Amino acid sequence: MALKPAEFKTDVHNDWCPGCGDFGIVNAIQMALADMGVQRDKTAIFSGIGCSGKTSHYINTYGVHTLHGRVLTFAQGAKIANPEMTIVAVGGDGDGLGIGAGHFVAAGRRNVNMTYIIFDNGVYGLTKGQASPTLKLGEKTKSLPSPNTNSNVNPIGLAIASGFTFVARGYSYDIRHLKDLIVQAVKHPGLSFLDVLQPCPTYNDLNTRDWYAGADLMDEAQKRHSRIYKLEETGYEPTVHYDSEIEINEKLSQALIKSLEWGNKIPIGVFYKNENTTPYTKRLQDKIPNYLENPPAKQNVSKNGHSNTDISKILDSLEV
Ligand SMILES: Cc1ncc(C[n+]2csc(CCOP(=O)(O)OP(=O)(O)O)c2C)c(N)n1
Ligand code: SF4
Repeated sequence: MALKPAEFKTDVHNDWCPGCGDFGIVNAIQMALADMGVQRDKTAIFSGIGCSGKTSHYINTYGVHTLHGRVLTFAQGAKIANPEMTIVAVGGDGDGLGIGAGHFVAAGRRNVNMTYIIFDNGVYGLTKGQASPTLKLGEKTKSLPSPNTNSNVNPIGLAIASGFTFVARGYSYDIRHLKDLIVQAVKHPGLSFLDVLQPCPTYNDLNTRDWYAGADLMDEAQKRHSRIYKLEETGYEPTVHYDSEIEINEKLSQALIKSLEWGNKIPIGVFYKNENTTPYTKRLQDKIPNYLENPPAKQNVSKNGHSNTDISKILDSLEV
């Protein structure tokens, strides 16, 4: 029987700051898991290190709190070992685009069928607000002694350039829209990436909820003009339909151009979607024909209490 969103909550004490955008993302993930009717024992949330890293403690499925910047390696390994599992990896923009940037690019080349969500707040929240890779050059948040001296990474552009086959952006204060994006991302037959704009009220006093809502863009009638707009409401078409090189290149180019929009107009929604790229599990199946029937997670590792894996040859070869 399908579980309700509340049944994906845990009793673990939540120590995020009041008003943190992380709450909306966790709610959206729980709602999406319920919507899709996933089973708890067939689902695992992997998280990196950071405020966002605590997410795996708050969602009642299998969960693994991994190492800083290494969440994609754990998550991809789990999916490859047990292709039946629904795998969602989460982490901060520092975690995924700073220390984890190499794994981000490498993951794009594999197309493992799983979802990666970045909680994008422009700062290193857990370590008290240093500039993260998505903070723009020259910006100064309240915990920085002087303006940022580094240029920023564009997460959507990097995902497109790295080969992710589903690339989208959500906003943590539009939970229903975010939930729908997560459902699409998880159902996508390949590696999906979601950049989620997540205001950190404690350390990022620039990209606040009010700023996204356009509080500084009021017109004469004192009406706010939200910076955030939805791609799907503009007729934007992200999907590759025909698997032709020409169409793929067109869709990639328009997604890259859209990824550069920032400032008074910030798009959310699906930027790019291509279901035709062979998923990694299929690539493995072509090499190991019975891989899906007998993946590593289903193989016996012991018999009568003794390991049936003989690594003595490897150990001998390492002897000096
Ligand atoms: C190898 C390693 N280097 C540095 C740290 C210190 N550290 C912990 S969390 C963090 C950054 C967190 O920022 P971000 O990934 O943006 O996540 P947020 O807290 O904003 O959700 C750092 C540098 C660590 N735990 N491990
Ligand atoms: S420091 Fe920022 S990201 Fe971390 S819990 Fe507080 S508000 Fe959220």
